[in-house]
Amino acid sequence: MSYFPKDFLWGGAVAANQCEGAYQEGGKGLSVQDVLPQGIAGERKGIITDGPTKDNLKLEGIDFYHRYKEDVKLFAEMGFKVFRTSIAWSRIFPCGDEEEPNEEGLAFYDSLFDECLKYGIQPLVTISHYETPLGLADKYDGWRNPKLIDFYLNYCRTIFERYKDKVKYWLTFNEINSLMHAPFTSGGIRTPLADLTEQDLYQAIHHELVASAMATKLAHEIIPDGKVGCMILGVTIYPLTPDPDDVIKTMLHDRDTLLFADIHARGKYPKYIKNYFEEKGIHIQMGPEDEKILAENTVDFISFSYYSSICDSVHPGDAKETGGNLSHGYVNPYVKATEWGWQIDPKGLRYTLNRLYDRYQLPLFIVENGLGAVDKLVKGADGEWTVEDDYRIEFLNAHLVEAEKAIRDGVELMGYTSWGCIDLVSASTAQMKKRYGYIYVDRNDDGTGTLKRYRKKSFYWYKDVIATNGDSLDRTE
Ligand code: BGP
Repeated sequence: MSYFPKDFLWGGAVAANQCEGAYQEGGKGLSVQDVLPQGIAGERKGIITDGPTKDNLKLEGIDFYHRYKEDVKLFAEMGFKVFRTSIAWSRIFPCGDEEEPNEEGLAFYDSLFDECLKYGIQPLVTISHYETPLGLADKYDGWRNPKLIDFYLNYCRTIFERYKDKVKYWLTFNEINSLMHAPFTSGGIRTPLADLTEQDLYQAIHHELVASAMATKLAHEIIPDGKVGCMILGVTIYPLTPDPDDVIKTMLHDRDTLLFADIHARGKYPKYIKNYFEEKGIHIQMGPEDEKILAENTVDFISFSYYSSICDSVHPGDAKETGGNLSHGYVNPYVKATEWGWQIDPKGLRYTLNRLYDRYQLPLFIVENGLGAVDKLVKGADGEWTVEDDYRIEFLNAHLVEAEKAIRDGVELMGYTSWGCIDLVSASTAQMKKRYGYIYVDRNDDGTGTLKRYRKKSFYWYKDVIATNGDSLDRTE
């Protein structure tokens, strides 16, 4: 018997820049992604191109811009209740600082959302998912500049007013904590990470936090029945040993993540960070109303991504280093890892859900989770091309079983959107071959492929999970 609530929001997630392509169509301006051919890993090595280059797979993505009707139909076939995507900011405001929006961009999302609603699929929209307009990066150094707050709010007002009857679930910034590690990808900050001080980073973050709170206010005014969440990169950390020093190090490391949920949920900077600022001589420039804005506009729910966990220690010895997209720690000898070295830890999801719920008592939403793996297209028994992705089914099943246990523990969980429900270009390495989808897309790292879609074995598995509201999950350990 399943413990998932009746109205549980089952679905999948993508981001505009990783699937839409059509980077120059419909009046779209460039975004930071159009100059990041090697993704976050490339940003770390300083690979940011002067303009779009042919090797950048995101320029064409999986051509979702032209094929969304076919794709949404496939999501509907799986029974999705919700579809998480982002709006490409530079489709609506091509340079980012215009006063008037680009009608063609707005019309595209009108028809995408209509297509979802036609099948009873609720859109869940990330307002900013690693795709700051390049104009804002070039002209203002991205979120380092407080002017970004006004540009973002103009964008928010435009999309809230336009889609108020179509979109009820909103996320303000994807993985807001990522700005500390990948400032160009996450916040359009042109100054390289090495040249940014902690003061600069926390100041940029402050601008985003205020913008997030103001967007929450605006959404509540324009869409009274809407719900706004923050979105946190859910780094789960264990002490490598029971040494109290490892436990304390882990607790402190944990705050790098929790800080962002703390401010969104409690409406103020916690004392631990104020003490840290004092110790480091960091002074955040605040507007006269900033504290009030944060206090009065906390989020309705907390959403997060969960892929893996890491360990931390003061004496790692010969423990190997590991991490996910933006996390860094040590290998846990009790868990396995993916082909990309991300540790597979379903029980860590139960732990994370409980930890967040105990701390905030707010509804939670898992908006990213999944296995990035190399898939092989084969002829199935029925003669149709497919992928026998039992490894993905095993991964997702195990995580959902643990999510269900968290619900039994008392956690209020609104929904689950697995990442990359259709294969797309990866964020960290900009590869196609790191696939997450229930739907295979014929596109290769060298840019070849027909872009044709194929249902994987996991497609049918997920369809069953949704149809039975989780009853069909395999709960044998
Ligand atoms: C998160 C991002 C996503 C996504 C995912 C998987 O950090 O929010 O955009 O891509 O990670 O990472 P990757 O694509 O690098 O495998």
